[in-house]
Amino acid sequence: QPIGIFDSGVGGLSVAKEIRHLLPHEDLLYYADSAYCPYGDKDPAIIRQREKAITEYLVKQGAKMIVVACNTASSTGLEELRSLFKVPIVGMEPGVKPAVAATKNGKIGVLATCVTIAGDRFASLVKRYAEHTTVINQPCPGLVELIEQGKLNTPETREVLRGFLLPILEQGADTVVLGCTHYPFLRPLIEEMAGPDVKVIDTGLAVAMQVKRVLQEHNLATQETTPGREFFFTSGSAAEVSEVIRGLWPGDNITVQRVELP
Ligand code: DGN
Repeated sequence: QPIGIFDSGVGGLSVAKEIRHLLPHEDLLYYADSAYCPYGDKDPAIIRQREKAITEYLVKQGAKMIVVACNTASSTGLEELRSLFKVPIVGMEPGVKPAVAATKNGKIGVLATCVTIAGDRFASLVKRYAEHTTVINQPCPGLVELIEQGKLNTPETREVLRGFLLPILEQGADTVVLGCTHYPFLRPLIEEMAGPDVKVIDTGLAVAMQVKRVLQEHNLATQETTPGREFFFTSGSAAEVSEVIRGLWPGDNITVQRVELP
């Protein structure tokens, strides 16, 4: 049985990559909700409705667990999904806790979507782990759209990114949290702009490790020893999405199927 993974678009592939490395024999179903991307500035009620429809689809396709590979969707709908579906569900949260552990000067910056930063989950995360840390929140409208177009290092992307990163750096943060699963694809650019003294934190690997633990706990890990396969689905244009995925996912055997969900 496969693991079902979804995101508003291709961002969750940064998490799927970590899962693939850690669990090479598992089959993965990946749903990119490209027709509804970005989630980051949508009404949370609409995001929750998309999450339910996608989870239902992935479960029908046989998914034994679900990974909500999107900080925005996790912050709006994780609890509801867990109450509606029996399969284990793992979600994302911005890496505030590891950032607080890593900062030397007590100042961290968080790059995320508007919805994530405005959400209650983020507020309680900061309250829980960062009471004695200065947290500079930086919503990044527009960044996801550029990544969705595969523009990982264009002059336009550099300029938009600089606009979000500079305020954080100018305020002296020595640690930057990538609080959206799209942003790890810009990690080389972010590290280049921030310089060697700034630590960049992304939670993809931690989430992949959590997925592994949950599979073991529920006795769901595959016994196969052959390489796992990936199946990609999107609500958007299969041709456009497969072109972007080919730029982000290793291997040339990528096919994307269009699946519209009401
Ligand atoms: N990749 C998503 C996240 O982690 O928040 C959000 C993308 C979006 O749709 N704005």
